[in-house]
Amino acid sequence: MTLPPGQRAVDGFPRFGSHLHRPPPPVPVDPVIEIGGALTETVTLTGGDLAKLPRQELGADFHCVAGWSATGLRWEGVAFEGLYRTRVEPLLAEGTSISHVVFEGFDGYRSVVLLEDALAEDVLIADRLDGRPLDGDHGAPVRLVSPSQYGFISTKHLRRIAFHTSAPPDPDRWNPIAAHIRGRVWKEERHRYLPGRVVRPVYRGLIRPIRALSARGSRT
Ligand SMILES: Nc1nc2c(c(=O)[nH]1)N[C@H]1C(S)=C(S)[C@@H](COP(=O)(O)O)O[C@H]1N2
Ligand SMILES: [Mo]
Repeated sequence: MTLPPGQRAVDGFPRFGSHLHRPPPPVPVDPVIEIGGALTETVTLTGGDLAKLPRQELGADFHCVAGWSATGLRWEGVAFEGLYRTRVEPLLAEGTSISHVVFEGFDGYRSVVLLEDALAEDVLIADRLDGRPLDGDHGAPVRLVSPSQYGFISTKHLRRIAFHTSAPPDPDRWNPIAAHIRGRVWKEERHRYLPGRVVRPVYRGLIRPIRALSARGSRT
């Protein structure tokens, strides 16, 4: 098994979000995903709508920017590309060209993804992991999964997907340790300004404490 540069396999699949001390957000009784942004109208996507799209299975490793990789995960859900072609493209006004997609979770977490990256064939809106519905730790009710990019791209607990025609306002613009816009794991795009290999040792020291914190904020 080969891992991307600077990654190490860990046992299992730790919950590893950025609000680790907090439990996962509660799942609404009737969860919907709001689809909005530069579209002719805002629509909501129910579980039933998602169920009508073709299902896809994806076997993949999951890579956190901190350097751990969970290996051999099996995701199920719908391909983001299918969702985009069938539910979003029909809502584009003539001449509108989407460049960025913002994924937002029920906990307020956001990731900004280039449309080009989101349309890759291994990008899913996932509702099952390893044969079971997603649990709170890993993104219930549904999450984005883009295994060719670092984990920070893969927003859990999806509540809204917004489509933009240019880069949305960026709170991290002047942040020296801002995450990389694309975060492609095989190119080791961990950070925007710092080369991946430089930050590896810093992260490595953090994995253990983060994991401990994560266990405390976890559902179980
Ligand atoms: N909603 C939400 N999604 C999130 C996060 C988060 O804190 N909240 N953390 C991100 C980060 S930094 C990583 S590494 C992965 C971790 O996924 P996991 O908790 O399923 O291991 O989720 C990403 N998606
Ligand atoms: Mo992460």
